[in-house]
Amino acid sequence: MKCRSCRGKAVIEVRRHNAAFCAPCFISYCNNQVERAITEHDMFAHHERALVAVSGGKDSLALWDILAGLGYRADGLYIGLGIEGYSEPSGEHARHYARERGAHLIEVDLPSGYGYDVRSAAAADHRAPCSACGLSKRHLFDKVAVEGGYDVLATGHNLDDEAAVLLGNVLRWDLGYLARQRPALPGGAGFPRKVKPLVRLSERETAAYCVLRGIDYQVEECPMAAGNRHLGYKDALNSIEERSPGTKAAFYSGFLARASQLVAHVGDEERERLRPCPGCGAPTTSELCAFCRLVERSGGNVSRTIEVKAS
Ligand code: Q46
Ligand code: ZN
Repeated sequence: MKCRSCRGKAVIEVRRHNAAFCAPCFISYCNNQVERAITEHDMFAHHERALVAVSGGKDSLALWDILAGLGYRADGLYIGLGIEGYSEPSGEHARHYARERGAHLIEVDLPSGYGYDVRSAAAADHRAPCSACGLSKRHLFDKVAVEGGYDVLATGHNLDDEAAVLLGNVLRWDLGYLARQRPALPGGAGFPRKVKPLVRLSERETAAYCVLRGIDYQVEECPMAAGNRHLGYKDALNSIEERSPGTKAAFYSGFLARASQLVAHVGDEERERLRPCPGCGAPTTSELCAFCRLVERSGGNVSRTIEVKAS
C-alpha cells in the first residue's frame, strides 16, 4: 500500500476516499479536512477565540491539537461529570495534554460546583443518564463560552457521530432536531456560536491521528453509554459502510447540501420566545430552564457565577 500523496509506505487506509497515507501525509490530510470544514461552513477566523469542549477522549483532543497546529486561538473546557471510574481518568488525560502542550484548560466540576453528578441527576429527574449528562454539558458549555467572551464553542463531533444522529433524527422525522443539525450554528440570545470542525473525519481517523501524534487519550468508553440508542445507529451505519464505503459521508453531506435548508426555519418561533431563566440567566422558553429544574430535583445548587479551575 502506497501513500497517495508521497508514494511512500502507507500506514493507514481511508476507504471512502479510496486512498492510503503515510504518517506525515495522514496528519496533513486531517489538518486539511478540518481547515476545509471550517472554511466551507464559515465557522471562525484565525483572530477569533475558540473554546474547545474537551472530554479527554480521542475526538476532542485531536480537535484541540489540530486547531492549535493550524494556528487558531483555542482554549479547552473540561467538565467533571462525577462518573465513577470514568471522569477522573478522563480529566487526567485532558490535564495531561494541556500541561504537555502548554495549552489553557478551564475546568468545571459538577459534584463540587453544583452539588450533583450525572447518575444522581438521572435518577432524580427520571431521565436516562445520557440525557441528564447532555443537558448539563450543553448548559455549561454555553455558559462558560458566553461568560468567558469566546467567539465560538467547538465540539469534537465527528462524521460517525453526525451520521448516527442524522439517522436517528430521520428515523423519527424529528424536524426540530434536523433543523439544528448543522456543523455551524450562529450564536445570539445568550448562546455562543457552535461549530463541529471534525465533521469531515471519521472516528477511526481521529483515533489514528492521536496515536500518530503521540496524544494519550481516554480509550475506555463511558460506562453509561451501554445500550445508548446512538450506538445502535452507529453499528447499523458501520455495517452499511463496510459493504459500500463512502455511504456514511454521502448520507451526511447529502443532507447538508440538499435537505438541511428545507427544514432550517423549523423552531424559529420557539427561538423567538426565548427569555433569560430567572434561576441562572440562560435562555429558555419555560418558567425555569431545564438545567435549573434538573439541579433542583437532584438536590444541587445553581450558582449564577461558575466556579472554574483554570490551568
Ligand atoms: S459522557 Fe455523558 Fe456520554 Fe457518558 S453519560 Fe452518556 S452522554 S455516554 S458523550
Ligand atoms: Zn436556569
